[in-house]
Amino acid sequence: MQLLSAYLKHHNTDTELVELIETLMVACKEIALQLREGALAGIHGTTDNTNVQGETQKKLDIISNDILKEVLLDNPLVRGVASEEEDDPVFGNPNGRFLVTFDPLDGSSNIDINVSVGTIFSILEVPEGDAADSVELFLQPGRRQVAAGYVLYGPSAVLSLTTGEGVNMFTLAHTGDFLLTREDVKIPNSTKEFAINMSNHRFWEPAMRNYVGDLLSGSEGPREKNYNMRWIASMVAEVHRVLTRGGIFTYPWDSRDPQKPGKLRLMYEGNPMSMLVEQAGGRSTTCYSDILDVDPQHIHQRVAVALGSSEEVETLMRYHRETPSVIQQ
Ligand code: FBP
Repeated sequence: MQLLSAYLKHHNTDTELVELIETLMVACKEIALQLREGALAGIHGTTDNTNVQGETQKKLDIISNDILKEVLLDNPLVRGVASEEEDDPVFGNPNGRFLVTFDPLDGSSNIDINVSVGTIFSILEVPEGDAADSVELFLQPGRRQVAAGYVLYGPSAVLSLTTGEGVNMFTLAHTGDFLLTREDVKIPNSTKEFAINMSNHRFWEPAMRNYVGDLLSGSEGPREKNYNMRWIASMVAEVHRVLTRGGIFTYPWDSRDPQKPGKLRLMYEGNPMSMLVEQAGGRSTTCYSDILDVDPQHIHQRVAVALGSSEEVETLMRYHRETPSVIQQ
């Protein structure tokens, strides 16, 4: 089995990008260790703080954020980082080539119950000609990502990575190395599995209610097949399932907060997961257009997300085209 860095070098990945990915993995290994200790390390529970989204911060959110920030900013290749847990970007070497955005611990409401969580990351290059440290450096559409991925901390720790040439998975071995365990991952085009938080049903758009209603009516309904549902409430785990065996995962717009386009964040959830899914032959959309084409206006911008098996995502988009929208554009 091939080591992560050997695999990337063998496939002629830019050597500085390989170095940056290795740095990211140093931080993720440390997070994996902290998670493994769990209650023994006294790291469960919440802090008295809320993040910029108004959510209570778990102790491990903060610990993971600090680990990633410290390790990344120590690498001179890094111009700056932006995180779910930081109000504003934090800058490092003024001559650094890369920008990294991350959700340090996605699905953190699952930590205390020992269910899978993960780190999601996106890598961009500093745009040419831009001199000053500013948030604008980061506000690039997802199509410009040079790499994206996540580390899922589950029964095993797994890195899913794309550098724009397909998706590969690497498992953390007891030696501390990430070893190639799945090469050129492909998402099946069709599926019988969906993932959505059904408790929000009454807040969805009519198109989403119709779509899910038709899934639930199974072989007797217009989709003419029986669907199964999964909901882990950890986007990393849901996307890992979709990459592994197909499916559709969606966190759509809902009317609880009509001004917000969705719950998930564009720059460190929607974009990196969309790059992975597209690179694995799937589709990723806001329900109306490709997430990777969204022009970001804010670093903590939210986005509606539907991703996975291409035929299923395209069917969902058709429901949205054919049903009048209630969202004020
Ligand atoms: P966090 O980044 O705050 O963990 O929120 C993201 C997330 O946990 C996703 O991983 C998951 O899909 C979703 O929120 C679940 O939210 P809810 O349980 O509120 O529907």
